[in-house]
Amino acid sequence: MSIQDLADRFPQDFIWGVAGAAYQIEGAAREDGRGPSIWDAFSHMPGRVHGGDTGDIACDHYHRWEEDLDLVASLNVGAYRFSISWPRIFPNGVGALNEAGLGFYDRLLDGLKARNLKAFATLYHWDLPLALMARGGWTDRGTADAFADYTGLVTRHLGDRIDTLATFNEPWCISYKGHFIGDHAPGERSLDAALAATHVINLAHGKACLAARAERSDIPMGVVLNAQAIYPASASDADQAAAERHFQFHNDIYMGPMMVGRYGDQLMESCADKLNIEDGDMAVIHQPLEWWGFNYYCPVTIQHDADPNVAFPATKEVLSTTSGARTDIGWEIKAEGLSHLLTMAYDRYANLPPCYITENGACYNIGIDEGGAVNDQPRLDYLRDHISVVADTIDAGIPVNGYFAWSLMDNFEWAEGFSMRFGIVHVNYETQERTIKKSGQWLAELAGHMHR
Ligand code: IFM
Repeated sequence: MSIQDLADRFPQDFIWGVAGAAYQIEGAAREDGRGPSIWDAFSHMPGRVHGGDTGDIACDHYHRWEEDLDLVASLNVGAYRFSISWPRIFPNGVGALNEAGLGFYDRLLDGLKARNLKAFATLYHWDLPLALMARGGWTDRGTADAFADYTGLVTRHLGDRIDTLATFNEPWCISYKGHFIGDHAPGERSLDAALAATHVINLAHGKACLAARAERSDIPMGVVLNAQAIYPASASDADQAAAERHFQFHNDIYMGPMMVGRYGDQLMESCADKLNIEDGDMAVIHQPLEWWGFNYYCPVTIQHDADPNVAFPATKEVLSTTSGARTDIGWEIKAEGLSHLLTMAYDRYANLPPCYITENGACYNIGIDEGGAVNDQPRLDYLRDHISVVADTIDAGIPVNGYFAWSLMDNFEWAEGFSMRFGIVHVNYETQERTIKKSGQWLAELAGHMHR
């Protein structure tokens, strides 16, 4: 199918964009009054991040933002998704405002408007102010109040130029990877902590929606979820039931409270005492949303875990038997997983608002060739196949209003440091030179076929 034919499958007002996040690209970790975040602490601990990499400098976007926004505009997209760094604005999480930190996002937003780019802002993409860890971080209900205060301040000062506002990026990673698996900050390894954090994050989402709307009721509010596209390992009843439990534990634990105001029955039977729910919480969490974001990379294949000692949801992730293809980070390639999850979500949750694909992309560590180009054909193929599934999903009647490639440029890939590259723009971390990859040129051509 030609690029024009693919572009023609999307409505004229479909939004094409590229995405990034503060800690992964900004650098300038100790500049202009920014306070430390849990990721500064974590990345500086020996053995936590591949190669000892940190976000101290990253892509130096804090100093190169104008050049980077020119790059975004040159890709013909209509929107830029970015996150605001809480510790730049409140170095201690609460208390004194850091005007200089706010100033950076003020300039960034002016820069986006000057280039006719929509601003898709996310309030939290994992950089919790370190000071809040002293009282328990996301396991402490006070953090939800602090987040609401930060949200109110951001909305008051920057809201006039924000086109959509997301509370959280990928709560699953914050709770499970940060508090149970432990390979993300703060590096905790406790299921109790993960469940406590889950409920506080849900509560913080609701409180932040209320705080933002109290300042401005005109900003479309949403949340960005990396809901898992779950396939049972077999057609057996045990694996089918396991897939459902897995959905409750990994997806519905956020979508249920946020979209319909309740946790699932099986989850409550097993984990209610760990969630620490207080009277009135569910009503606070369940705020109307104008949109939600779906980040999709790969599916998961789930099997019943027959070990009698294993806790709910008693499931294990196994290798898929149907696909051999994986990206350089080891993630299975299965474009239909994107529509699989969306179909399931819209079947399951009545009144689910329209969505954006807020992240989709592939890790391929392909460098610059002798001619100075980056021929990342596998990433191009991945993007084309997934974008084509987005078109199928829209054809099937699911409201998908936009697509953001992850990522604008190679960046600090959390525990993998700089070793894993997701950018459609290559970054030379020694010189900070940016080079648009073949996939980036392709996306620019696709987006260029649409009206901006
Ligand atoms: O880099 C991350 C991003 O911060 C959140 N979603 C997944 C991406 C790739 O791992």
